[in-house]
Amino acid sequence: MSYLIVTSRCPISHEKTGGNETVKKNVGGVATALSRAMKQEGGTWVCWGDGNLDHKYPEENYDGYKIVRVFMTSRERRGFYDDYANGTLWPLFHYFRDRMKLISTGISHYRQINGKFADTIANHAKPGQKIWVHDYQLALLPKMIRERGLENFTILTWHIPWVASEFYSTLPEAKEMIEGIAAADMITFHTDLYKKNFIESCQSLLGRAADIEGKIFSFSLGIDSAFYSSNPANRQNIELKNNRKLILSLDRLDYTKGLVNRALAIENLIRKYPKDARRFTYVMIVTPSRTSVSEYINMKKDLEMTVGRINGTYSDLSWRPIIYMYRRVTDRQLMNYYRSADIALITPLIDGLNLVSKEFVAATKSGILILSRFAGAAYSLSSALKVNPNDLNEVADRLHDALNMPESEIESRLESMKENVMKRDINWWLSEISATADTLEGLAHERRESISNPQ
Ligand code: GDG
Repeated sequence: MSYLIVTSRCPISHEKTGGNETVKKNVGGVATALSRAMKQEGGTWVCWGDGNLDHKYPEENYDGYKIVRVFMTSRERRGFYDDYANGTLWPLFHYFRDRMKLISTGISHYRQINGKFADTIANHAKPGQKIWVHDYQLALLPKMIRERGLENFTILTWHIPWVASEFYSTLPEAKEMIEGIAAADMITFHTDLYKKNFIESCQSLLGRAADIEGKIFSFSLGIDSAFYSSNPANRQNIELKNNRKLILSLDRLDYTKGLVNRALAIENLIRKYPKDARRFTYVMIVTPSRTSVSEYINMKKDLEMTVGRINGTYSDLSWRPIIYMYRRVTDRQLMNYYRSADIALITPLIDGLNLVSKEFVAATKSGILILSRFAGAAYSLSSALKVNPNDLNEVADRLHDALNMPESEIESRLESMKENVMKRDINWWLSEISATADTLEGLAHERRESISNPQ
């Protein structure tokens, strides 16, 4: 059965750059996963047309399915995307209370845009087709879909953390948001903890959880493990001098990722374990993100000052501790980094899941994963070296352990993580969600039948 998928970003956008019209592919992990399902099954994908030429393509057929675009004015974009989704909800759901913008116009734009999505869905959903909504930008949609009289089975997948109920309830619109979500027929999170937090929020704000609990699930998003494990990238491509170990990280520039802390942990390693200095090079790849937002511009300055200071203090003609790259790398380059890295240092302060950690595990042949215990992926990658990213001493200690870890331990840790990543891949995730949705839909159908035909 084909789906009607709804995401804020589209799988492709049309852009005019330097006089040429180009099609830009959205390469994030979620877009890749959903594109695969759509390519196999067909269906409709409703999303925000934010490319500068997208208005020429309100609807188009692409890769076996149909894309339908929703448009916003620049004022709506600011209110919906910058102010409310990224300015209020993103910090809230990552426990950054002080960064939450509380601008009253934000929520009205958020409601309005969710409404636009609901209208578009009402015009394109086929009877019996399942509607699958994604993430925090579209939390009001499940209820709005019902209000438009659609009876389609609706799933909402939440990709970021769900915070503790008390913290969530600091949001002025906490009740409205959770009512919006709870109207879905099925809700999925990446971990049991987020699921538990959500149920507690329903209990405290809606006064009910028992009738909601049965439709809430946790399925940790998988990756295209076969692709990452079999791609013939060549380790020879990245060789460090003097047999130095390569420590790697890859993140979007974001305050949730703990980038400054991580650079400071590297400095701590050099200070605490001087013998480990010069035995490694840390390659820190940071992908530009939300580049028009002043907060992100300042964050970049802070990070670059810290990296510059550390390199200035410890570099000499034959060694530089941190190679910092602020750019997007190609898939091919990324694969080479994954294959060549001895240690992946993935220490977000908090992260819904973190696909990079799973991609590294699938791609590496003999690498060590150091992972924040506050990343959703830490629940399934149980043999990673877990750290509290705020504890710079602990991160330095685990780096020291990793730099000195015997081969046999590296192998055994990797084996169990690989098994998990290979088994619980993207196909597993898609089929678990679709099988669960089929079962719930069947049960709901039986209930309706028994109400209309009592024995
Ligand atoms: C949300 C949640 C959750 C990144 N830089 C480059 C590049 N990437 C690719 C990675 C990976 C993806 O982008 C980023 O993965 P995240 O896990 O950070 O996902 P997001 O979509 O940003 O975030 C997050 C996720 O949803 C899934 O539910 O894990 O917690 O915040 O696939 O490989 N790829 C290439 N060059 C780059 O420079 N080629």
